[in-house]
Amino acid sequence: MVDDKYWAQRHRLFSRFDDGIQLDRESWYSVTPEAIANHIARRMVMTSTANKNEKMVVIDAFCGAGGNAIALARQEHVELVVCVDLDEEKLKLAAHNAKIYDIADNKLLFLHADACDVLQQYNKGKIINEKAVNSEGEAKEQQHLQGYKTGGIELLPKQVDAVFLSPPWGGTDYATIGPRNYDLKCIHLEGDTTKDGEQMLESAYGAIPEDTGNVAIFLPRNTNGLELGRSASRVGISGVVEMEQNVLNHKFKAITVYAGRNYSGKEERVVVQKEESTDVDTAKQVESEKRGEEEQE
Ligand code: MGP
Repeated sequence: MVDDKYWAQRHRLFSRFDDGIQLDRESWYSVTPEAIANHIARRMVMTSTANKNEKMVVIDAFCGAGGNAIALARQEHVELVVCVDLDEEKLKLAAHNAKIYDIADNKLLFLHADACDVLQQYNKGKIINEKAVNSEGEAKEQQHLQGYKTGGIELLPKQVDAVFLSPPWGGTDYATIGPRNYDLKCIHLEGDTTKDGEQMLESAYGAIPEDTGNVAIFLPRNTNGLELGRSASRVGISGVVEMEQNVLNHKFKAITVYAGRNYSGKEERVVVQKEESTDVDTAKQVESEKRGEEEQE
């Protein structure tokens, strides 16, 4: 059973919801609404200091039902999104949903793996043990989900440019968690119970290229900025750390934090992107938001 509150927002979560989007219980309350996911994806691309015309490889370390992965893959400057999740069922949902958005087969890679394990395979944007990762991948028979390559960490690409993290916040009661509102230490990861959100940020920051990489984390709206700054400092983040409030349909939904050694928050890329059927989607979004409001009343 889907909570009425989330059902009323279904077209805001996915404008193509009616084309057959599939979500499980956890995804209903944790997927990033499409307009916010598109905004984050665009910012990750436009603020990257990578060579303006180079395409990016982005890890979506908690891919879930695919909302952010789809948004990232729709960016012209993203070459590949590595979609990671510990739950194989979520990877299946994400692949199914990505097909509804016509994401090309070569733009997504689905990995059934632990987010921290994946991040620890990289140092400054490059894979640490190239042989172990790629040779095994070649030896194994290739598997696919809806046409997208899928497997374990043996399929990881040799380099990555950016990491996006949308971790579990501890359920829908996140607003009540934490002694002084929410902070990264409130995040506890399934699989490795010894790791918290701060260690995850450290791994993500270590994984990206020193000069050009960036990290974005999606966090609760009650995140304590002071504590976040302390975490960033403890894990050695030296550049700008930006906390962005994501408001949708007049409601403060969440916070996105952007960071990187050379992260300035400035839009570095000047290329204007052509997004496939943007007009239709915008119209649909407005229309679906109206419907959502009516449904909620
Ligand atoms: P919400 O507060 O549960 O919903 O989540 P809403 O509609 O703002 O409810 P209200 O009654 O509080 O007004 C807001 C958004 O946060 C969701 O749409 C998700 O994108 C995101 N979100 C919520 N949770 C519980 C999680 C989570 O555990 N992980 C992640 N990554 N995102 C979450």
